[in-house]
Amino acid sequence: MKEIIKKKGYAVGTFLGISNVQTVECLSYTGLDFVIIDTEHGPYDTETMGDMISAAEKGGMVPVVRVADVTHKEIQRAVDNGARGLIVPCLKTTDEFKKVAELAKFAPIGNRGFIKARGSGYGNEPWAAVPLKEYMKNCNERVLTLPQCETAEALENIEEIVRIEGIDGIFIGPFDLSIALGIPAEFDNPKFTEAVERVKKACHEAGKLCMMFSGSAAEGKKAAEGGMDAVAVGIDSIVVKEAYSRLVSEVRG
Ligand code: 3PY
Ligand code: MG
Repeated sequence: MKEIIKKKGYAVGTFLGISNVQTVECLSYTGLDFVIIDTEHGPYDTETMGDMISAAEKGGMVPVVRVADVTHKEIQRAVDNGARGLIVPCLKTTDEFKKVAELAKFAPIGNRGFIKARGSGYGNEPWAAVPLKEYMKNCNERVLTLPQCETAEALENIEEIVRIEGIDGIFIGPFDLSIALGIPAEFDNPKFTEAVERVKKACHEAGKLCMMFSGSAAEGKKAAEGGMDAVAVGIDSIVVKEAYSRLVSEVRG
C-alpha cells in the first residue's frame, strides 16, 4: 500500500460486502489498488476471507480486511489469512486503539500470536523463510493497522491515538463519524469537514497514513486531491445495483 501511495500519490480501493472470489478476480482488471473485505457487515467467514485475499493478491490488489471488532479471534484470523491491512470499526478509547497494535503486531510492539499460517505460505514465502526475529519484523511491516476514526471519543483523542506505536494509519468512516457528531451524512457541514481535516493533520504530523471512504467518484477525487493517502470509493452492492439500473433503463429507453 505504501509503495502504491508513493508511486501514484494516492491509492484507490473499494468495499466488498457481497462479492465472491470470482468478482474479486474480475475487479483486479479495473485498476483498483486495494479491496476491503468487509467482515463487519458482509457475509464472509474465515475460509471465504482467505480465498478472497488470495484472489486479490493474484490480481495485484492489496487485500485489506475490515474485522468486526478488536478481539484476538477477529484480528488473528485476518492476519493469519494474509490480510495486508486491518480496518477496525467503532473504536472509542485510546486503550482500544492500543489493543489493535497489541493484537496485530509481534514483539517488541505487541504480542500477536505466532504460527506460520496461510498468509506466509506456511512459512515458505521468501520473506517468511527467515529466522524468527526477522520473520516477526517482516510481519509487522507487512500488516498495516488502520483503525477507524468514527466516534466522537476517537476524534477527541485523535492526536494521542495516531502516536501509538504500531498504529500505521487511520481510516475515517464518514457515515458513522457524521452520525456521532449529530449531523448524519451532512458531509459539507463545517463540523464534519473540520473533523476530517483534524484527523488528516494529526495523521500526517505523526507520519501516519490517512484514508477515507467516499460514496462517489467525485467525493473520492476531492478527498484524494485534498491529501488523503487512500480512498475507498463505493461498495460493490451499490455499484452493481446502479450499473444494472442504468443498463436496464438504457435498454428500456
Ligand atoms: C462509515 O462511513 O461509517 C464507514 O465505516 C465506512 O464506510
Ligand atoms: Mg462505519
